[in-house]
Amino acid sequence: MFMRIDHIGIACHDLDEKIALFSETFELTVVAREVNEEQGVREAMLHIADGEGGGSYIQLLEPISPDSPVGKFLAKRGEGVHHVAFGVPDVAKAMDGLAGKGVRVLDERPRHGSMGSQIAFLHPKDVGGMLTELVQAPAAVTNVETVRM
Ligand code: V0V
Ligand code: CO
Repeated sequence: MFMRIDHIGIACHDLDEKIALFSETFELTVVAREVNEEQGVREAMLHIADGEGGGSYIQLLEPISPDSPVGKFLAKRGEGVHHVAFGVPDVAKAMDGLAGKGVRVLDERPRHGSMGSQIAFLHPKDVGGMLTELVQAPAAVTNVETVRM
């Protein structure tokens, strides 16, 4: 079901400050910065490696408001690891399969994620206390070209 770890999401109060910390300490490069209103976050992706079906990243997350998921997490637990995201070939299929095993899928349909991905979350209480995200990366450019030819 899982092809790779897509990203580790880290909750923080100040995105610029943590981008500086992670890029300097671990020599990582920021490859995307986005505001995702639906998820209530300002976020940045720092590239680590390329894997099957997509890359792997650290995702830094700053809440847009205190009542967003990341805002509530920061108030309750402080800064640190917020979620782990796994790459899947087909997010809708993975959602159905996991729901069939009794896991609460928090989204009724796939949502827009970072860098054009499709995402969905699983309830942390059903998977060992870890907020888990499923990520389907957008089709690679090479695949699009193959289809066109
Ligand atoms: C809450 N809990 C967690 C948790 N957040 N456990 C592990 N990791 C977390 N991040 C625990 C919490 O301590 C409670 O347990 C219990 O789950 C219910 O939490 P709550 O505080 O009562 O409920 P809420 O209202 O905070 O909701 C928690 C959930 C919510 C997980 C349902 O945060 C959610 O829907 N998250 C999915 C969306 C999201 O996180 N988006 C931001 C990332 P106790 O204390 O009762 O034992 S956006 C993103 O990653 C993007 C855009 C991307 O990758 O592209
Ligand atoms: Co994420």
